[in-house]
Amino acid sequence: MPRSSTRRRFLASTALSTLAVTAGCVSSGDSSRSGSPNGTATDTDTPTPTDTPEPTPESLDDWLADANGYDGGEPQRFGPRARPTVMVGEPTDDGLAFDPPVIEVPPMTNVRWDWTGHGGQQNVVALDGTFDSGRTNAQRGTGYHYIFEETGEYRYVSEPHRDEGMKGAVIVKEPPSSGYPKVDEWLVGAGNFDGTVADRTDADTATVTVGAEGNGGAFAFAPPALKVSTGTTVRWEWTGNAGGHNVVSKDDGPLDSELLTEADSTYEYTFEETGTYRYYCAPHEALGMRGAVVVE
Ligand SMILES: [Cu+2]
Repeated sequence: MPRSSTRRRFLASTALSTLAVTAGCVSSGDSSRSGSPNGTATDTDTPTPTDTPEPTPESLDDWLADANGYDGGEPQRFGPRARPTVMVGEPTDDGLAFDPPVIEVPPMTNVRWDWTGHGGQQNVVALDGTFDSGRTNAQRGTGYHYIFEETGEYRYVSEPHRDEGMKGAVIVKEPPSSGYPKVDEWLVGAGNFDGTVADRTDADTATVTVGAEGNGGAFAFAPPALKVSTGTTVRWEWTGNAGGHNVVSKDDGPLDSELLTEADSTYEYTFEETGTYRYYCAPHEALGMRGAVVVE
């Protein structure tokens, strides 16, 4: 099963970069903290766990378990030309959250943090010292940015609120590559796309599930990308989960289903012409509910 093996590779590389992060923390993290004038009040009432190197690296999921605003879902993914912005002080968590708490970006992405003015004094400091916005600031409109050149997993906190769960992470990773650039560019924002284009070129009929798990709920097409031969009928089948979904072509393509909610609803289209057909679900496109059909 190609999907699960890719997932394992991802987990393996995550574990490696975690080691690197922990190693960096010991050498540079402590020295920069001791030079900083703003010792936080929380230092005195609880021993800070980061003062001693941990024997085994904690997984990113475990580390984020108590991060405000983090629900355990997939990171929000950004494509090569995106300009991601993270809010510093998400208002609904008393301002003590980053929003989104976890993002995934390709190398050379310029990530920006914007202060909302909620939650009091804030800064943005990587645990391994990679980036550091400097002195805390409570002012709405304050900004900080950092260009991530190296792949890896960067954990950061707002120092005054680190023990209250104000944590975030930037995962820097090469975007999935299927060999179809138009598909890759379109699906980079789809959380369930890992670079696999399901091969259905031998089939007369191919099926895509609408409302499959992904993108933080039942907001995915599965498989998100497939390859068929001309004359193949693709049938979209609704799970009935997560409300109404539809299948709508990007650009002036032929796909244009109704908005359907019932389980076992279907929509069909027979592809007679070669090309790359990109589509989305209109209510959930922003969440990453996107798909593609390559007709060869
Ligand atoms: Cu939808």
